Amino acid sequence: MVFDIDLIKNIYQHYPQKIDLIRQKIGKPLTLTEKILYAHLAEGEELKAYKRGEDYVNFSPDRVAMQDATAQMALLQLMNSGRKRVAVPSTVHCDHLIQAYKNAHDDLIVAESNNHEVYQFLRDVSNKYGIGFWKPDAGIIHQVVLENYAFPGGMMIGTDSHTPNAGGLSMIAIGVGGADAVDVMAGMPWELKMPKIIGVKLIGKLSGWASPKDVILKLAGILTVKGGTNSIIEYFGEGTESLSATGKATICNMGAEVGATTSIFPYSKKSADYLSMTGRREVVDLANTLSDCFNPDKAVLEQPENYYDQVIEINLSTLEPYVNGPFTPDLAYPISQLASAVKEHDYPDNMEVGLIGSCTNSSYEDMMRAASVIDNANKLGLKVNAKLIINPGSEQVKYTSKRDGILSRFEQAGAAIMANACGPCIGQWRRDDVADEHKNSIVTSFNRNFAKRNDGSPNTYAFVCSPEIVVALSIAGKLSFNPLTDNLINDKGEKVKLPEPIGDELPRQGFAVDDAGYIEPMADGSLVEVRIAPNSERLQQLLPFSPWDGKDIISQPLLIKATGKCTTDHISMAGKWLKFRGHLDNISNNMLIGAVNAFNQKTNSVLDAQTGDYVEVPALARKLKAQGVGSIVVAEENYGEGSSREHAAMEPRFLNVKAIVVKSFARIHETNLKKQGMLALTFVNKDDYDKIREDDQISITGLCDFAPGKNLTLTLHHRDGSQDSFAVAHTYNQAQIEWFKAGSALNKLKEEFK
Ligand code: MIC
Ligand code: SF4
Repeated sequence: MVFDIDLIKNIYQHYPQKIDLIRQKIGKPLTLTEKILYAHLAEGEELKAYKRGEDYVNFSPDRVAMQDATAQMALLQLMNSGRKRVAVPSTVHCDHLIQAYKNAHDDLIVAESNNHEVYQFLRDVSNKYGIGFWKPDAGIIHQVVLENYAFPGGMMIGTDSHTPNAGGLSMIAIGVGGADAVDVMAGMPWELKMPKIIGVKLIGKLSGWASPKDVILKLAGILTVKGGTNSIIEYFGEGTESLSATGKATICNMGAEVGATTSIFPYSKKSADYLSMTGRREVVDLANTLSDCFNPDKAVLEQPENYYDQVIEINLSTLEPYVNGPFTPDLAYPISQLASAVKEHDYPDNMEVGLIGSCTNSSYEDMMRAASVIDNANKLGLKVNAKLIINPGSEQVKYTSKRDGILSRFEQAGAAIMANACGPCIGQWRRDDVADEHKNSIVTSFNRNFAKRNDGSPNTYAFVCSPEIVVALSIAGKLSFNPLTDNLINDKGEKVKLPEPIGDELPRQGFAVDDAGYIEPMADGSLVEVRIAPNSERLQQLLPFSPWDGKDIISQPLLIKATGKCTTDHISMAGKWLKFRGHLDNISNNMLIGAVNAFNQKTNSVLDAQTGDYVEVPALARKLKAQGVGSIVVAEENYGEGSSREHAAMEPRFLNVKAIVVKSFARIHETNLKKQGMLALTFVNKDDYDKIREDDQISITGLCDFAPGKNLTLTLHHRDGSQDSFAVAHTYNQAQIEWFKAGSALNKLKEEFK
């Protein structure tokens, strides 16, 4: 059985009474976010109004989902936790490790052979600990979760930053690192700083070329990649009612790009339609009776500014399609302004590849609308002038799209249909048609477009937009094309205009699938033996990090002072490195190799102050570690933006980095650092960043009195004998300070099971 109705019945049983009690205790009308969060307070947690943006609160999520690239580290930690079987329903999804090259069939054979050891490991651990297993090609984690597990009013965490996708079905779904997932799987409460709530009011109705994706692309431009930090984005207003469930999921998914903790939509008729169509009629029957619980209170809707920390209004009726990029998802261009931006910034106008897929935009509706643009082009005598690559979101979407003739329309247009997996979205793309130095543009329906993310080339300019716009630009072969206003020349030399896309939200004949790809865990997995070959290059048993030695950090060299964006892709690159996600030693060889050194503007080239040579970052860290010396990493704003991969926190810890000192952190990454027993600090005065010199030795003092809200002191010992000293801040609460002292949260957890 894929989803468990009894579990949902259980959760729904006293939901209205719970909400009434919450309203009473908090003493004011409730937003949807508050209803679900407070309904999931961990046992023993006091029911009172927590301060948003300040108080740490313990929650009990209903589920955990993990994808194969992060699950390896999560499960290695689970094996060290002392727990025998997971405490809440959990699933593993094999989606990140399949490289897109030829087509689904051939690529899958290669993936199964290359990743055999890892898949076997994930399957064994799943069996042993009672975790549901979705095999390779079953689909992308978030699409599979939406189709099978998401339910209104629920709360889940997932080891992937786009877990918020399930907010499209009114679930609070939060992306976390593996160590957080281990807490929940081990039956411990899960801690989160009570988020602020950004209310986004949607009015009007989408039409023409505009799609749900454009809502979030526009919002990304307004909020920027940091604007949602420590906040939940709650959509409300009449505009939410006309959006399909998968469209709402698209919007929630990409809330990750503005740093939001998660995003959520109210329950509506469209949610019910999707749940019914995906085999969950029973959930609908229950949820319909609770619809007040899954919507904000009336008073909130009447005076939203009184209940949300910030309110933004977007009018769907006048919304233009957006194309965001390159290199950052918040560089938002309404399509009417793209052509001039292409000229002004000299973006390569030649559009070389259009890619449709990713967890953001690979639903049935997405496929159908995109295919309708191809249909229209065919009728008008137009050809597709770029390569097209399609990764469907799940086997169910693929099977149904094939049955309904959608896939064949892509194929006739020359598209390659790849596996139901992440593929090029995470650099799993063997692109052999361009040389690295060739400046080129690609347009994708994905969510992220950081440099080198898709094909590894720094000269690929990636832009994100809706699937229908991907197809339109691919037909034109030009980035500067605006399908709303521009003509194209057809095979008869006539000027023609592409009609607007159309598509059904849900398949008229319902969804169908032969084998969805799910494997139920054994009822009793206690005898399953999990094997890790000692000489494996893919998997390595985890050794606990050592506890804090009780001393301040004294005179440790600077490892790197990074400048500009330093996302998790810069800290622990994906693509070809994904294969080492279960082997901490091997993956540490990519540590910070994408970060730009502030002193020479180069990547992976830092000063070894002992020799005066410029060397690779991991090599220097390893050398220092071998000498028993630590090091310090310094960076700018929103450090660790992007992914939930905890490798970005574990690698520095493993290579003996003592502290990460930055202007600001992205939420998931800051928690990941804390969980791994690392010091995550911020400049109190951001200009102090400028004081750090390349050959500095750095001391951090005050650790013996490490306490919540109390700053530490950082001292720079410059080579010329002078010094600079200033305060650095942290956000550790008492429990997190204990993680630091124990060496990691896992070390602390283990003490509980002793
Ligand atoms: C991503 O989109 O960057 C990933 C790959 O899905 C990551 C997780 C990972 O690094 O494995 C994410 O978003 O959390
Ligand atoms: Fe996979 Fe891309 Fe979605 Fe991450 S963003 S889960 S890599 S499809």
